[in-house]
Amino acid sequence: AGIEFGLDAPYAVEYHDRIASTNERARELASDGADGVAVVADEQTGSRGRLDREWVAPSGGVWLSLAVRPDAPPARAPLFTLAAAVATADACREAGVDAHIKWPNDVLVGESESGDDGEGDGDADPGGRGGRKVAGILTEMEGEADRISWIVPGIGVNANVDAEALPAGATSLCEELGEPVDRRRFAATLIERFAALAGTADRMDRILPAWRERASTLGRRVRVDTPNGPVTGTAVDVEPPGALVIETDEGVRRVHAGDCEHLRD
Ligand code: BT5
Repeated sequence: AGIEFGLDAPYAVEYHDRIASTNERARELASDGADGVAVVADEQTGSRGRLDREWVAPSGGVWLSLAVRPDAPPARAPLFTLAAAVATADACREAGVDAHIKWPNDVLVGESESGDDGEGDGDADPGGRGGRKVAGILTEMEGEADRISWIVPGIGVNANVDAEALPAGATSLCEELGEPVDRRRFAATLIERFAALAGTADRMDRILPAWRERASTLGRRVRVDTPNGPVTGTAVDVEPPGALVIETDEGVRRVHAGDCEHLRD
């Protein structure tokens, strides 16, 4: 249970050395009625990113899915993803890695905060590699008309994973730090932060401000590939429940889903 895992949060923890996908397992638990369970694995053999992309999940990661049955309307679902991103960024920072969030749900290192990199002097990115992805989030849910029945934020963190095992553009916490992190403590921090933000409806007002503070997307030139085509402009804000507001040459656009690329000016 959560307490044994060193958690000061009302989450039970189910740990697996190896599993196909923690999201699959958490979905099973959540649809059977579980509320407040974290499924954590060392290695995944069949994990997925968004849009059914492959997610590389060798031994040494923090592969973690939360089974939650919140009392919230389906329109609020994106907030749970943003809360998971905030919690992940905070756990990375507590481990000593300066992480930022790229809309909607990537956690990157090696990027400055909003706007800092907008002058084109390149200082924030001496290696020229841009942000390196240390974590990603895939949220799955089932909703009724007026209420979420269950929601599963699935969080993949390259904790103690050899960077060579990862795709190009990815990094791990141990690669950044030069030594392994305490994965149990990392997971406990992450779950606690998530529970603090998303645990009750009134606290959910704090998610967007917390997300804005940790984002590297705001103030930047971006290109978002949406299901309706690309949108290019300056990202100026994130609005409830998680839309990115982009100022384009043709006016302000709000995008709700897609892959975001930070552009160099
Ligand atoms: C994501 O998708 O970033 C969401 C990843 C969610 C994984 C977690 S692990 C626990 C839970 N169980 C699961 O089965 N899934 C969740 P997306 O934004 O679509 O990014 C996917 C892309 O990231 C891939 O196409 C690769 O290019 C890249 N990628 C794959 N594995 C990676 C890794 N370990 N680290 C960084 N990038 C990776």
